[in-house]
Amino acid sequence: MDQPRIPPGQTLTTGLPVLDLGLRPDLRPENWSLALFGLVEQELRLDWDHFQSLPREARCSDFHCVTHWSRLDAQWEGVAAKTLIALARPLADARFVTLHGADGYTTNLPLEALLDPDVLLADGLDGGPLADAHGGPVRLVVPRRYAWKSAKWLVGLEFHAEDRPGYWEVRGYHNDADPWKEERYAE
Ligand SMILES: Nc1nc2c(c(=O)[nH]1)N[C@H]1C(S)=C(S)[C@@H](COP(=O)(O)O)O[C@H]1N2
Ligand SMILES: [Mo]
Repeated sequence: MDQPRIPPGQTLTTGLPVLDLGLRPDLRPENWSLALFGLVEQELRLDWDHFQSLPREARCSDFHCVTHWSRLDAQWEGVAAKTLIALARPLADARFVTLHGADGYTTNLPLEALLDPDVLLADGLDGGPLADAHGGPVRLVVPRRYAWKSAKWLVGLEFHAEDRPGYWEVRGYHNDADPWKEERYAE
């Protein structure tokens, strides 16, 4: 039998709802930059022009929010996280990453999860530029995890040896967030 498209406990939505802490940062391409720092050989700060010069990818993927909506077939465009990470060259003991949003939001993932080719730093959605409401100019997209791992208004990737729970993870959300295992909340 085919794998179902909608994980357990989820309901299909069309379009993409907007969900965040409500602290919209004023980010435009001109004042956006992305820092890669912590346990890396080469700390980096990329501006918009540098980001635009990197090899681009398009990925169609499904987006599952822990609040029970799923949006199928979102068309994301941008740069693979692994392309950016290769520029910074993580040190051998860098096993975890904190993703920083310009609204002060954080979330955490193992470095290995970010090397999945489906993980993008997206600046495009459904054929247009990524709207501010959805985290533009650049957000993370991690299709294999609940959407709270997909940090909007992405401005920093911080590499560490130990795992550091992010905004929702310290408030009781599951550390791993696999929608197929319904990893919504910590035990
Ligand atoms: N910076 C930042 N990223 C964030 C959030 C946030 O509050 N701030 N909320 C997360 C949550 S809970 C969800 S469901 C998705 C929603 O993305 P959307 O508004 O583009 O649908 O963004 C995630 N990324
Ligand atoms: Mo969410």
